[in-house]
Amino acid sequence: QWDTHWWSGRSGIVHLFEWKWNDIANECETFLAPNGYAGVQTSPPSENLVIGNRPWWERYQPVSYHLNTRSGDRNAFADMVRRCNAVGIRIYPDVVINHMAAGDGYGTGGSESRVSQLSFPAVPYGSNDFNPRCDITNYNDPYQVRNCWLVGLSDLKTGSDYVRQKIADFLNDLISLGVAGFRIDAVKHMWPADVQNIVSRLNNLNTNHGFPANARPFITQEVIDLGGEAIKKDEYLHIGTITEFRYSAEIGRVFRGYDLLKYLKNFGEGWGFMASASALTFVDNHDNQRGHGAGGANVLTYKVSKNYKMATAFHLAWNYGIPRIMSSFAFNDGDQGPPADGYGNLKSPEFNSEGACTNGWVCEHRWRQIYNMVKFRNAAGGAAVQNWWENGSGKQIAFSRGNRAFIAFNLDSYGINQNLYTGLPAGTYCEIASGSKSGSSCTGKTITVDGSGNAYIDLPHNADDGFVAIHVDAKL
Ligand code: ARE
Ligand code: CA
Repeated sequence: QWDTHWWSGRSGIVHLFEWKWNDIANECETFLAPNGYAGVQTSPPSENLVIGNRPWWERYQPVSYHLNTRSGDRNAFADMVRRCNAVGIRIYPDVVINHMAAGDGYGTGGSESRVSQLSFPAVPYGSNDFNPRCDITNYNDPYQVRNCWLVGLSDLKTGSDYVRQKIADFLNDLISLGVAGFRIDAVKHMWPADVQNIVSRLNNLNTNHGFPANARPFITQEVIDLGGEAIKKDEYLHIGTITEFRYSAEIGRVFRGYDLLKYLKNFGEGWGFMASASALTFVDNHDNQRGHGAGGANVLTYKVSKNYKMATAFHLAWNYGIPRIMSSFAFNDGDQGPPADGYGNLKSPEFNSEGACTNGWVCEHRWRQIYNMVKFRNAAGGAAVQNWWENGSGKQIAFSRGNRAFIAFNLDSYGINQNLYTGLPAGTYCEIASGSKSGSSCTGKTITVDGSGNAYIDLPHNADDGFVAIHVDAKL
């Protein structure tokens, strides 16, 4: 429940938010695997309520556990998992199990949602399967948070044997199709014992998809705990990993320049975050990039691209947590749904000559500064952070990962122009923010490490990218 089941030499889970299953399968084969990524978090695969102008959040309103959504049907989902596993990309669907939909209507597969009668015939769930309707108004009342209806969503009686088994059947169906684990939605809104019980009913991963015998599904639980509420992340640590929301809030604050870079020296447990092996880390997620959920105004998104790339570079360079990378669609208002045609069908991403997404998709995971940092993380492997350097004002920092990788950041009002000790073997390296290694040359700048491990670092305060990075796999 803590093992991501990543292939060795891979890292990073990309949240391909609202992508179609067939497009994810293509992305695994043509981009994610060749660039060293390890996994994908998908949007919820269960049938959801169709809502008016198709906001993204309709997918958090299940109507049944049929695998039938705008992302594709059961066959498309199965095909995606098979193709992604074949190239070493693990699939972790987002699963919504705390509740069903909030309104009456029909689902993306045609099933009925009759909340007014507490009836979801396609599961089936009936009136015995829901907690009595009440609103969550006080997050300091654990009983209310767990048993009332989150923003009006029909709250399942997760204490009941029947409900637990229906949920477990749904998750076991996904396991049979080859998923490596789950992002479980709204875990704070379920009693730890209920989540634990459901997870205990899960089968081991499917060995026909390359998982070893007795492998448990990777579990990451969405528990928002910024401190100051009654419900603590600690209550769920024995079940699996947990989304570390403080990571998102704090890294945004630092890379917006509201705190000194030098304080990142002990980023992680030193800041009061949970133990690294339990922490699912992210700069932003699909909620807090648009003002939902938690993290506040400091959260960085693709819209503040220079600072976002710097924060992501630090995220991937630093050896704390299990990194998840957000891959967004462009939006102006927080309810807006993903790129779709006039009939509501999701659009496939299209790519320009440089590989960047067009037609409404942002695809941060295809930004050079980001995918090259995944390669940096893979090159660094388990090497420790060493050779920490900071300037007098604390707004410029640099560090190495053993003798395998080196990175410098500048948020100061003047440049870095000096020799720094990199810890790397002598040679010429491709600087991976500005370009990529291609054969024996580099499409961007180069940095030369001398015989004593020093390199001249030139990083102006107004450079396009606020960091420079080199690693042994990009040595020329
Ligand atoms: C939508 C409408 C609502 C409407 C509801 C029912 O926006 O106005 O009442 O439908 O008709 C997502 C959207 C919601 C959306 C919902 C269902 O964000 O806006 O509601 O889908 O369509 C809390 C929870 C946390 C949750 C966040 C958003 O604790 O679990 O709120 N995050 C997950 C997902 C969301 C999803 C849901 C849960 C529901 O990631 O995408 O909602 O499945 C403090 C607390 C936090 C709290 C936060 C915000 O920080 O500590 O616990 O987060 O405030 O309230
Ligand atoms: Ca609940």
